[in-house]
Amino acid sequence: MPTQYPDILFQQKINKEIKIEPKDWMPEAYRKTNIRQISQHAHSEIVGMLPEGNWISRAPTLKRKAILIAKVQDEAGHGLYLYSAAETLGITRDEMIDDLHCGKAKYSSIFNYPSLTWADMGAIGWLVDGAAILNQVALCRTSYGPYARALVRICKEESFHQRQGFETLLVLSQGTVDQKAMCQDAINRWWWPSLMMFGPKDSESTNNDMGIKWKIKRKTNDELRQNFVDMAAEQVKVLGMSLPDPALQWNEANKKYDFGELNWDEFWKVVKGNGPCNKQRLAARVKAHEDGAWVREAAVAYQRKRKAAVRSSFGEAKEAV
Ligand code: FAQ
Repeated sequence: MPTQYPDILFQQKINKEIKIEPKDWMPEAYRKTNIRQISQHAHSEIVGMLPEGNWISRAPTLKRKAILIAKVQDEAGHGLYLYSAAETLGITRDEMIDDLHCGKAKYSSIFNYPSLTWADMGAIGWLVDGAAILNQVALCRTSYGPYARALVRICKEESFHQRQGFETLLVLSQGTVDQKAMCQDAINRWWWPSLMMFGPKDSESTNNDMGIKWKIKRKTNDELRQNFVDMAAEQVKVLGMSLPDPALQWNEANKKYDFGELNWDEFWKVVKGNGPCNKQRLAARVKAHEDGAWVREAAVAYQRKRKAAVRSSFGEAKEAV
């Protein structure tokens, strides 16, 4: 492998859809932007456990509780696959966690909104997981091998999450007047923040061009947002509910839905740490990490003991020979 692998050959490999693997040469900016995106994605999965974790003890039935526990556990698993994928690029788990806890690393804006009613569990599943999966299905073809492979499994689980969310809302939408109202209220509150998950408009996105060129991102923020609107605008009809956007309208010429402008001031406020729950979410993560210190210490002590036991039994075996 030449020490100065030309950028042009790297780009050719990307163009031919050959996956980039951990030991392959890569431009420093490619490595850094993958670390940024994968670690932020991992943080989103971990912080994303909080709004739903909030409802585990208040789920209306044992079945709903079991489903919610399984879903929240899945999100933890996604975070772990993604941290492992990012580690292959030369950053440690501790460094990533420190970056999250000191506010340097971002996580998805969506998880800074409160989950106020049981219907929010349905809206998160349908809209938040729905937005996540649209993005992640495209990312299964991302150019960095470990990230792409992690996403294949994540997508299988996310599609179950989305369907359980939709089914939760479907039951409410066929319930009492109060349940219908709760369903509509949850959709109203989660709709616009879900559209913000796709990031700023392409014209404002700092990472789009490089992401697309290196096939880290397979679709732009605006393309994915449009795909999501087109999907949700049809699915909401099955619920007999509406989306809170007076500008939402089918455009026959474009074969797409037109939709209203997002509140970008709100988006940037949340991204910069000043959303409704940013401080609460970060404080919960820091506390969980500190409370879990004894588990990490015990795991290290156990590993040390096991290694010592293997060494001594190896020594005994040699003596016997
Ligand atoms: N929130 O230049 P771009 C889930 C930042 S997983 C916060 O367009 P990029 C599962 C961006 O980082 C959800 N920050 O950025 C689940 C950048 O700042 P930086 C997470 C945002 O990377 C469901 C700056 O703005 N999914 O939900 C946001 O090209 C239910 C400029 O933006 C992923 O992470 C935002 N919404 O495109 C769990 C998927 N948007 O880093 C529990 C992978 C943008 O330069 C329950 N990531 N920013 O300082 C991606 O696809 C991309 O990173 C985008 C953003 C599309 C999110």
